[in-house]
Amino acid sequence: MAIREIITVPNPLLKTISEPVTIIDDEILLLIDDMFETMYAAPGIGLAAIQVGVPKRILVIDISRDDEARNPLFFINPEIIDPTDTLNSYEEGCLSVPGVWEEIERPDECTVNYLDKNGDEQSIRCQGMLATVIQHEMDHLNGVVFVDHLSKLKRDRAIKKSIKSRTSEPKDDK
Ligand code: GNR
Ligand code: NI
Repeated sequence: MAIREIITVPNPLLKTISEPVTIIDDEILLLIDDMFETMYAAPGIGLAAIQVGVPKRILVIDISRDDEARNPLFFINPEIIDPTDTLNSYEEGCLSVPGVWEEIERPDECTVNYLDKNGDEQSIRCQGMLATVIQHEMDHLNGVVFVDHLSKLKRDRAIKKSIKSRTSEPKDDK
């Protein structure tokens, strides 16, 4: 297992539309392991493969709290269906836009169809925080980052703020 480098805005790779996984082989399983290790180390509660530079439709998520047991979830070729009309607003952050937090509205509930590591089709209904994070991660697979939901003015400011927060921060050696 290895921690991989997380790419950040304005890296154009973040605009890539990721490709479906066709065969779940050892390379894919290693990538998923590395994505979990990278997400936990960051720390973050979700990660899309494109954030480590791999344009494949894979997500990992763990929304358990620090005082709870880990609950690693991963999704291969996820698809969101049946979003509710009711929206929910969460303050979102992104490992690819460090230093920026903004309220984003998204459907309150949705269903995710996906493949498990055996390639079998699975489906879960999500709500609350999980629904928000899954939709945030799905956006990454389609080349969208959360600040793309803001007005152009707010988005440009957010990206500038993120770049500035990184260059003015003392670098640690993690
Ligand atoms: O770690 C993360 N926290 C978070 C908080 C609110 C809404 C979405 C997220 S996802 C983010 C990790 C990340 O960038 N995933 O793509
Ligand atoms: Ni993100």
